[in-house]
Amino acid sequence: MRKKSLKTLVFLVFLSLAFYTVLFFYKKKSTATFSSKKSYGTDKAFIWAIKETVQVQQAKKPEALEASQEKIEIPAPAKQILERCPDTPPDLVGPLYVEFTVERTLDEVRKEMNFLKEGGRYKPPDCIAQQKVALIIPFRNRYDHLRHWLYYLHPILKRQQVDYTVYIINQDGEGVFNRAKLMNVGYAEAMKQYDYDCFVFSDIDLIPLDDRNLYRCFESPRHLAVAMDKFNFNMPYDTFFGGVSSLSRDQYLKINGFPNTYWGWGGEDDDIHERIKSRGMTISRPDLATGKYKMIRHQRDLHNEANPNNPFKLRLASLNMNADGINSLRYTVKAIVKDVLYTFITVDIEAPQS
Ligand code: UDH
Ligand code: MN
Repeated sequence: MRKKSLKTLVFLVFLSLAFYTVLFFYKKKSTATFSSKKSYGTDKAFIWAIKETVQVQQAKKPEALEASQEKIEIPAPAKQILERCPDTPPDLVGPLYVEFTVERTLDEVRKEMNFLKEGGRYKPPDCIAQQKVALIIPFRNRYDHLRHWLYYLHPILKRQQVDYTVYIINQDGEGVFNRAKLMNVGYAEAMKQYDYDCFVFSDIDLIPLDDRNLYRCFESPRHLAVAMDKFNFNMPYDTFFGGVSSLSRDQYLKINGFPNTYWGWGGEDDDIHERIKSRGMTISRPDLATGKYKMIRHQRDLHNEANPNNPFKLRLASLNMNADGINSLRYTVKAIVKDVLYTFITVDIEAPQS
């Protein structure tokens, strides 16, 4: 009898030892899943701890799933990486119909140009424009022409996929007009605003008759207005560089910009041509069919008489180039107004009174 009860006792001790051994290892494995060290005094607490572990793991599951879905979605934004715009813009239409008999208010023009950003800015949404272009317009008191120019040019520049801004450089006061100095001011002010690599200088009264005449820069300085209606759609003389031209920043700096000293009408465009020639550059041009322009007819403006001294200055063009240009430019900005159609900069250029 004693022997039997001893056997039972040994068996019970063995059983409880086995139970606690199993319990000990089970507990160790479960708590190891927690990174923070927690101690559980009772078995009840231990069971809660296991439940908590399972819940935390379950709660983590959707997170892990989300993370893996995010990884799959990564190529989606990569698809939106824009490519460089093509050499030939795809939406060009060629010859254009242009007339100046319709009266247009600035508000009507604004409503049509709903693709512009403040300052007269645009850049193509689907591709990276080949060049960043500042359009520089020398200006005073030509508001009729301004409306026509904006109405026609903005849609053309959009089709040409240019990243551009229109700068109207308005000469303040009644002094003698100076087209080339205003263009220098346009260059200097534009460069303060954006990293332009090309500058198109245009009269306010010239509208291209073909949108394949690209408003951008080329290997050499470019003359765009090669076939104006007022010259029977021809060049008035071989070295003509007036009306509309484009120079890259490098080309412009190579000639120290434009002369500041041509007051009144005439000669400054020929001076620029001389500068380009004397720096060993050639002139690039579109053909006569693509380079057609219509000029809004006008009389010569007040305070912009033909200056009889200008032809003499022209002989000294290459000599004066290093001292008269962007490096000697002096002016005072009076106001900068950013309209949706243009950036309008009024400037005092220290003009002599006529
Ligand atoms: N400009 C102004 N305001 C002025 C003078 C000139 O905005 O008071 C600007 C404007 O951008 C203009 C450019 O400077 O387009 C060149 O001036 P212009 O248009 O007077 O030059 P263009 O060679 O005129 O076209 C020559 C005089 C035409 C007289 C014809 C008489 N039948
Ligand atoms: Mn004109």
